[in-house]
Amino acid sequence: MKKLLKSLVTVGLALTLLAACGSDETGQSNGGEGSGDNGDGTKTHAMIFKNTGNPYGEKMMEGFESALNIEGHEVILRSPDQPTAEGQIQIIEQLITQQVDSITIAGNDEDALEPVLKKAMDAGIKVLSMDSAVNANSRMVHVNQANPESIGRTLVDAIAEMMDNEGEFAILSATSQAANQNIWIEYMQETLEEEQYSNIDLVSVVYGDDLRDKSTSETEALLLQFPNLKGIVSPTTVGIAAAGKVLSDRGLSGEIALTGLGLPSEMATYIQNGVSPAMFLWNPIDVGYAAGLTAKALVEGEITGEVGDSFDAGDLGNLEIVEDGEGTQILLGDPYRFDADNIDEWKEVY
Ligand code: RAM
Repeated sequence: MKKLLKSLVTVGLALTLLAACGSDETGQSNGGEGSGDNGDGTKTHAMIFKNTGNPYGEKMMEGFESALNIEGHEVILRSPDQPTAEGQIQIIEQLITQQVDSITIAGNDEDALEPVLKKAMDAGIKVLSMDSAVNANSRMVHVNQANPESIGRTLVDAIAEMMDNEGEFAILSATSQAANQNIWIEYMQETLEEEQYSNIDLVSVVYGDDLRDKSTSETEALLLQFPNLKGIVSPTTVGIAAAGKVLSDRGLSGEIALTGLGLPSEMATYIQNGVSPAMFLWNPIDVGYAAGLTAKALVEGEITGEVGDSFDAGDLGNLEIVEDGEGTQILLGDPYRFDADNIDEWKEVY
């Protein structure tokens, strides 16, 4: 009996350790045990990004951590190796077992996470999405980096100008299930319907899955398939950097224009060499920071996620919850433009 008990305890310990360590993206988990309230009232906030190895995700984690770097709060940072719903579901199951107080997620699928996120909410965990929304049933609020319609329009306006308003262009996206890229692409397509863009042809939408190698091979395939291509729009930081490298390596600056959403630190070279005359983004550190404070406000009962709720977000001002289709959201600023005039100053920041 004693022997059996001993091995059960050992297995239990091993499982706890496994759940606590997991595949932490950055090794920055400072909330290892992750019990809801470690007996001393400490609150544990988990953030899950789409996948490991994406510097944009790491910037958001940086902001999330700094928002919660206060007494009585701990942070767990997790990401699956691949940008799939399955990988995120496994992590969420572990976090439910760990009884964390909040889960903030950049969803890999709008609907597929609903059962597990509902299970988390039923267990009393506050759930919010950021960056890439999960559906309204799966969250209490979404922290949205910028107005999706304005992102779609901005990208179409930019590529149209770069292509002198005529010719073929393609979109290099992240995964085909990514809610954020999909809604931006929808708004791009809607904008392209306008008369002024009738000479611009969107010939293909391809998916690099936010993986560097796949984004590179998808770019190369586009060049082969569309010899008259004049532009590429990549609404993902991983995609645009991969496309920037392909176009630079092939000396295509001035022939095929590249724009989209990129990190200044990764895109400075391709802006300076003319491959990408301009691109856009918001501050991912601020998005993570806003999400961290939202998680805290939900856990402390300061907000419930209803329209009209608001709270003080320090340097980001007062954040207010507004409508978003069937759900609610916090809407941060508009995308910011980076070009040869300002890239030097921003490439050090994010
Ligand atoms: C990638 C990710 C992220 C997106 C940015 C613009 O890093 O897909 O979700 O917001 O690009």
